[in-house]
Formats: sequence, structure tokens, C-alpha cells
Amino acid sequence: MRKISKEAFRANIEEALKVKFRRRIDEATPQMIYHAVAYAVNALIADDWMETQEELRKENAKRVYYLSMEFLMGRALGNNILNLGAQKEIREVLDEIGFDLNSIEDKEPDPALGNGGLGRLAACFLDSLATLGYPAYGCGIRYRYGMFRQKIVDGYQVEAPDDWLKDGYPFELRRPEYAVEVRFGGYVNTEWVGGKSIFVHEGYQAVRAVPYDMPIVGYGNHVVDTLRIWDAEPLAKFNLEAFDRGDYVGAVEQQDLAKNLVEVLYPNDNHYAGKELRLKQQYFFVSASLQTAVKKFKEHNDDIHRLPDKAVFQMNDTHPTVAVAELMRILLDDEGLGWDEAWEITSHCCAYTNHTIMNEALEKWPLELFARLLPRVYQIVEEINRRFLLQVMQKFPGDMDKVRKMAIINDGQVKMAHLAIVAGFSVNGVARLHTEILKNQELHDFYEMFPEKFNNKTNGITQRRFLLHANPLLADWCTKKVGDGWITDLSKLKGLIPYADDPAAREEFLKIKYENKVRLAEYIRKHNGIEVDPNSIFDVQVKRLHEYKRQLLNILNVIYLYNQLKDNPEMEFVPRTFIFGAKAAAGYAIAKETIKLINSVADIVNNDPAIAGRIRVVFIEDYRVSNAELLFAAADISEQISTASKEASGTGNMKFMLNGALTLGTMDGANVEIVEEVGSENAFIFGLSAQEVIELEHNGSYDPKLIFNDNADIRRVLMQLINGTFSPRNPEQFRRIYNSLLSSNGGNPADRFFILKDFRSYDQARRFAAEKYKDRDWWARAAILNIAHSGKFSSDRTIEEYVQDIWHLKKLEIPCE
Ligand code: 26Q
Repeated sequence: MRKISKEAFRANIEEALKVKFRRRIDEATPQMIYHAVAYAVNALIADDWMETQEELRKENAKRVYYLSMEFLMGRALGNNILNLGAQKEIREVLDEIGFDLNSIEDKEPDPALGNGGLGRLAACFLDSLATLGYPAYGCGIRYRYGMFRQKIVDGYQVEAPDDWLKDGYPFELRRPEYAVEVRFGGYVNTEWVGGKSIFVHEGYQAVRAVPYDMPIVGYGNHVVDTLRIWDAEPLAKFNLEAFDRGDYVGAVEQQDLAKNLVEVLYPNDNHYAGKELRLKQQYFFVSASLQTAVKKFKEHNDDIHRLPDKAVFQMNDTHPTVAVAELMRILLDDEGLGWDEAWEITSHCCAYTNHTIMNEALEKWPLELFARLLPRVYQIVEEINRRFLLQVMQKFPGDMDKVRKMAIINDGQVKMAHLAIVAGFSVNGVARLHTEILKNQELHDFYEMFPEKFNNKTNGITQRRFLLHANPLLADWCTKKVGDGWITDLSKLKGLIPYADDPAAREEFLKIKYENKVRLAEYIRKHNGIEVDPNSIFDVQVKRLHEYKRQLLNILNVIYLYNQLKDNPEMEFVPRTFIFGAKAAAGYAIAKETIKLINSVADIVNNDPAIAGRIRVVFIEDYRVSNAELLFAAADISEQISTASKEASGTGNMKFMLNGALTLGTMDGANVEIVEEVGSENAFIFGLSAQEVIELEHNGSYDPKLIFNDNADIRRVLMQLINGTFSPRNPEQFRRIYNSLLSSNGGNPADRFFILKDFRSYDQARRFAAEKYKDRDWWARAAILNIAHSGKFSSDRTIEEYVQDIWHLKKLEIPCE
């Protein structure tokens, strides 16, 4: 780690205050101090950043371009300080000038340029890439408004714009010198020149893509990678020309296009909505990123055929999949290559990660829209499809059903997943179970055709943010027990195993967990006005609201427990605090109704003297990366209760485990591997298996009404949804939820996520967990074993696998001073 000069750091703070705000330290507000500290931190980063770029140039190193519509970065200040190894010094400087680092960190808005898991995964990957010293660019969009801010008003979710740039964001750097042009619409003219077809794109609208760079600081290694996010501006020059030609409307249209393009992140998680603007966003950042990558390559290499040796494009789900056609376009039209050469290059540069099997999340663009917006790219997709279908017919002669099912273009739609698989050299799922389901069910036809492309990369998380930063008490404890090697090699936590049986260590662990629960309880008091007992079980479900994630199962079981307590006030009952945090996509009605239900149950339960505070229900408003850090650190139970087969991986599950929470979950996604690492005796597993779910879906034999009729307790809970128990002023409030559980609707079967089917076994697992919680020794042991076995779930491990099997990068070494 570098030596930090406190004097120089303080001088930089003073300088920034003077230049930016015309203030001295004693006149500065905490907000100003935040900006000044960020400035001083940037000064620490700058040399390493330039050095890394220089090294990249010198080595002519291969880079990965991680193409993603989302980067859910969370706050940068605290993370950068830790990765620079400057925390102690900066804390001291701030102390001296009368400020506290934690409250200064709180002044930073969360850059929330992502929805949930997929976006946060991208952010963890960048942290690991830099820490491991691999050359990498994150490529994305600089949304003017990121993920909406959630307010809870009268129990309802209300969305407010996330104006994260309003005071300026100190960690971004505008790079107008790297601006490029991106073109939309128009038509393609084919000209015959020298015995060759030339495709000329005309009548298009263009925008100027301007990159903003953010530093991605590696931990203690002087490597600084780059997150490059693109802003759209009108093309000033073109505009003037348009005016000269009297094309007033044309000029204004370009102005409008640039203004709207990057205005807002679509807040749909795992849900496709065929919006034209979304496709524009996709093409916009992909085209800008690829143009830049090719340009950069050509600065240092003269044979374009060698591109695959120097660049790999990882497509984060299908969202950037138009990349394969755009790269073909660049190679064919700009570089003048023939189809076969261009294809050889493209199909060795592009790789695809699948993050979902949910049908409603698959991107299928209407052909008409696609062709109108991207006429030349569409021609190329057609040709890729034509050649691919010839291949299919060769492999499966006479099987026209296969041809139809596998086509990239079919039924008036462009199927982006098919395009990605056909044109990419690698297809990976994000947990072992998920990859097996892709191979054996969802993508089975493609697996038969290209078995060599399929591989698994089980997700991971960065321990730098989710332990070192989020949970300083536990981080220190780990370091005291096993040394600080875990910060860059999480498998070192295995050294904690013996402490699981050490009574003193168990006590220390429980004490730390208690402190973290107190910290969260204070947050809840401040934000919710609810008193929660840190001695109660903190049972936490935080993730996007989605039917398949089954927040509904959780809250229905809470109602059931409440009924029991009401019936038997004397019964023995371990006090529980049920904590929820979730944003619902703005147009997802049943998800919003579920939020209202959770808040309505909270209102009734929290204010019912008959149960004497033994159940508390808390809904955390505006769940995001910064408050997630508090929640993981304070949790006893991690709710991972998706319908088996539906959650591709999950990553929250790993963050809880790393912080010593026990998983209450189904055998879904990465839960399977978590249990494999820690042992099923140290987790609470329940419910249908993925195979059982898939079979029930296939034979359509599941009838939730039978359970409803058979089981009086469940019937009572469901009736309470429609008899006003939790909505006295509007007994019909939760009718839609009730119906979704008991009636089929528009092709969807009743209870399509098997909530009633899994209700009993969930209840048993939960009851068992509460029983175990009373045995403090047992609990502490299990929690320590969870931490000790979380090593596999570091994104450092995941990234090493991507590098080995897909990217083939070499580590950079940045000389230290
Ligand atoms: C698609 C089309 C139009 C608008 C929005 C979208 C869209 C946006 C976001 C579709 C999907 C997403 C996000 C998906 C996602 O976060 N998936 C999660 O990825 C995690 C990382 O691999 C997994 O751990 C989760 O299991 C998976 O749900």
C-alpha cells in the first residue's frame, strides 16, 4: 500500500474548498467537505489511472469490454478510500478538521445506474477485475436519471426521479476528445463499385456520443480500470448544416433524440417491454463502445484480423446483443472486409451471459421496429439468420419445427438470445443449476448444436464492499483471527472454521452481530419511526419485488404467525423482526399491491397490543446499495425463497452468508452451491425442487384450490386478504393477489409460483430456524461456519474463471513509485 501524506491530503481539501466554494474549512458544510474530499481522493487516484493506461498501451494488452446496460455501483467515496489503503490517514485528517468520515460518505448519492442483481454483478466484476489487475472497461450508459427513488406514502410505493447529477458527480470525468457519432433510422442504398456491393446508409438521424469515465480502483495494487458511460448530445455541426438546408424539423428531431436517449433507466427487472427508446439506448451505447474499441485497436495494431487477440466483448444478458451485428457492420462497411472474414472475427470476439430463464424477460424485438431503427444492422441480422438456418437444416434435415424454434428471426420478431448464442463463442449461465437448466431445457436445441459454447460461471460478490466496507466490526474480527489475506483471497476465511467451536469466539461474533443490529435498529427508528428489538430474530428479505421471488409467501406466513399469536397469546414465541426492502417496476401492478400488503400488515401487527411486540414488520423505504450494506451486516436470517428453477443465481444470498446470516431458502440458483459449501445442517432448506416445479409446470396438474379447501389455516390467511382485516377501509384492496393464487388468468395458471404448495414446508423451516435461534451456541457456530465457507462466492473467483475459460487476459503490473 502507498504512503499517504496527511499534509498533502489536507492541503488538497483546502484547495478544493477554495476553488469550488470559496470557503475555508471552518466555514464549510459537510456537503462541501464531501466534494473536497472526493477531489483529494481523485488526486490520489490520478497517477495510478494514467499509469495503468500507459501500461496497457505499452503491453498492447488484451482487454475485456464488459457491455452492460446497467452498473449498480453504489457510493464510490468509501470504497475508493479503502481500495487505496488510505482509510486510516483520511479518517485522521477529517478528525482533525472536525468531521466524521462516515457522515461525509453519507453525503454521496448512490449512483444507481442499474435495477438489481445484473447491474450490481457488473459493479462487483469491475472491482474484482481491477483488484486482480486485469485490463478492463465497463461500457454503459450515463442515465440522467438512474433507478427511481422509492417513497412509501400511505403504504403505497411512489416513484420519484433520481436526480443523482444535480450537484455534480465528482468521480466522473467528461472525455469529449473521445466522442463518436451514432446513427439511427434512414435507409440503405446498395451501390455496385468495382465488382462489389457497397452499402451506403442515408437519411439517418445522428447523435454525438460523449463518454464519461469513472475510475475503478483495484485494492492495494495501483491498478485503476475504467467505467466508461456514454452521454448523448446533439451533433452541433450536422445541426447547422440542416438549418442551412432549411431542414428545421430534421434539426430539432436530432436535438430531441439526443435529449431523450439517455434520459432514464428502464426500471424493469427481469421483464421485457418492447419500447423503441430502449432499443435506441442499446444500440447507442453498443455502437459508441465498439467504434471506440476498434479505433483503439487500430492505433496499435495493423491487422484487423487479430482483433480477437486484443479485445473480447462480454454481453451482460441480451441487452447489448446488437453488438454482434454492429461489429459485423463496422468490419464489413467501415473496414471493407468480406462476410467470412468479418464473421470469423466477430464470432471470436463476442461472448454472452444469460441471467434468466423467465419467459417474460426474453427480448424479442418487433421486426418492423428493428428494421426501421437500424436498417443496415437489420440486413446483417437477416444474413446471419439465413446462414444459420442453413446450418440447422444440415444438422437436422427435414426438421422444420427445429428451424422455426431456433430461428433468430421468426414470427415477426428478432430474438436477441438466439442472435447472441449463434454469434458468440461462449454462452454462460450464472450458477450451476441455472446452466444445467439452460442446457437441458430452455436452450436445449442450441446446446445440441453448439455444446462447446456452453459453460457455467457461478456468480460472486466483492468482499471489499460487502464485508470490509459494509461491516467493519466483523471485518476486523476476521482479520484478527486469520490475518487480512481474505481481502484479496476470500478462501482464507476457511481459517475461521476452528473458531466455530471456540466459545469465546462465538461470544465475540454474537456481540458484533448485536452491535450491527443496534446500528440497523437506529436506522429503522430514524426512517420508519418503529422501535425494533435487537434481541429479536432479524429475518430479512431484500431484493427486487417479483412474483417469482415470492415476497408474498413471506408476508402470508407472517400473517399466519400473527393469527397463531392472536389465538394463543400465551404460546412460547421467539420475537421476530421481519424486514422487507424492495422496489417494484412502476407498471407491475401485482408487485405494487404486494408492497401495499406488506405495509398494511405492518400497520396492523406493529400496533396490536395483544401480541406485545413479538412480531414487528418493517418495510425499508428506497432499498439501494448504501442501505443494503447495513442490512446484510445486521441479518440473522437470509430469505432466499424463490420458486425453484426461477432465480438464475441470486447474489444477495452470498452477501448475507458472508456477513454470518443463515439462509432460509429453496434449492434454487446459487443457494444450491451455498448449501453445498456450508452443509445443509447450517441452513434451512425447504420446498419443491427445480425438477418438481418443472414437472408440475409441464403436466399442469397443480391445483391450489385443493390446498385452499383442505387447509383451514391457509384458507383463513387468504380470506383475510379480502375481508378487510388489513384494509378495513377497502376490503377489496388485495383482491388481485387473492385471485392470482386461486384463479387462472390470461394463460397464467393459478398460483403459478407455487406459493400455497410450498407454504407448509416454508412454515416448518421457519419454525425450526426460530427454535434453533434459542440455542445461541448452535447459532453462533452455524453463522461462523457460513462466513468461513463463503470463499467460493467472491467475485474474484468468478472473474478468474471468466479469464481462464473465456477472456484469456494477462495481469497488468503497475510498478509502485
Ligand atoms: C429487458 C428489456 C427491457 C427493459 C428491461 C429489461 C431488463 C432489465 C433488467 C431485463 C432484466 C433485467 C435484470 C435482470 C437481473 O437482474 N437478473 C438477475 O441477474 C443476477 C446476476 O446474474 C442473478 O443473480 C439473478 O438471479 C437474476 O435474476
